[in-house]
Amino acid sequence: MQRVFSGIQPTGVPTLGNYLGAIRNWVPMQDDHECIFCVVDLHALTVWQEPKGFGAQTREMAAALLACGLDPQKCTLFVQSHVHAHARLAWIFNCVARLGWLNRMTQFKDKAGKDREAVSSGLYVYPNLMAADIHAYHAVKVPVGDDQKQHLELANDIAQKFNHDYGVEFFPTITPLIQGVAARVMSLRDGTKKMSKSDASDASRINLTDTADEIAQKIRRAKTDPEPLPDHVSGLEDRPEARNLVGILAAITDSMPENVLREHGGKGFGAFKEVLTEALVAHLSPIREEMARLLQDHGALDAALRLGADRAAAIADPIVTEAERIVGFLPR
Ligand code: AQP
Repeated sequence: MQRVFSGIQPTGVPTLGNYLGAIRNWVPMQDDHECIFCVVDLHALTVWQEPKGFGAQTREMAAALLACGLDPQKCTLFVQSHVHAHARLAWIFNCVARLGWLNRMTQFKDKAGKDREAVSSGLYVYPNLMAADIHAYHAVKVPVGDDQKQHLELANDIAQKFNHDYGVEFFPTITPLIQGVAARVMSLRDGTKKMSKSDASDASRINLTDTADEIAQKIRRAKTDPEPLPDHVSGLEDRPEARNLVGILAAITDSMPENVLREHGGKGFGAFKEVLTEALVAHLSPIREEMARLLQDHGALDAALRLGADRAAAIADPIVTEAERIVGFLPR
């Protein structure tokens, strides 16, 4: 079975974007791949995290992943900081990746904004750690949302340069899996900006913990334009908010935008939003309820994560030890 790796930052409650763009695609892969899924708290630390709530947030993310259908019997689920191989390999990759490569990363530019001098150096080298996350397991497939495509290209560049510089064929090429009509879910307040769990505006996103009332309110207030829905996808061009809502309904009902428009074309947004709300509530309520149930037993959750970390370390430690041997570190 091919080995798959993916991760998610515990920077807040997962959003509908994280769910449709990534998590939901992880679930079926457990049946025909060797899956390794990670709550990437080292990545989250690249922006300020309140120490008091950070651990709980990490546990909450793990509960969300289980509630969405990850099964610790079928996959390895763990917390990144519990497996030291990630940080060890990341340092080697910091020394392989070139500054020019990192300078081209659009996510850094977006997140740093105008205040580049004041952000952490961790945020800058974030893609090197992401490359290490994947290559520490010799994973070959990485299911992610569209926003991570550039980071995965960099992960391949790093592996190639490592192999070339040290004259080895050690790190394999990885294939990004960017799937579905919802590979990029946009903000409900601005159809040109991606939906993000750390967006300052809670109204910009659907959280997996939102109640039916909260979902209804956010969809009702979602930005739209005054035109009715078009009959065909070509009519969604230059209408980012309409395209986003149509895409969300298509994804959540396992359909395609053209089918959604065949059924709802010509309707105003009022009626369409009601249909969308109903579909979202039906799909997300069981996840919210299961997450709440799992969070009642911290002991069981933490034990499952410890077991996952042991399994992950058993795979990554020998690979990273070999990388350290290749670069010539004096063995312990
Ligand atoms: N809006 C989105 N649409 C589709 N996929 C998305 N992903 C994130 N946002 C969307 C995918 O979710 C996975 C986990 O992402 P992450 O938590 O590691 O980092 P991120 O991409 O930076 O996600 P957020 O929600 O925007 O987090 P913050 O606010 O902390 O930066 C990835 O596969 C990502 O592609």
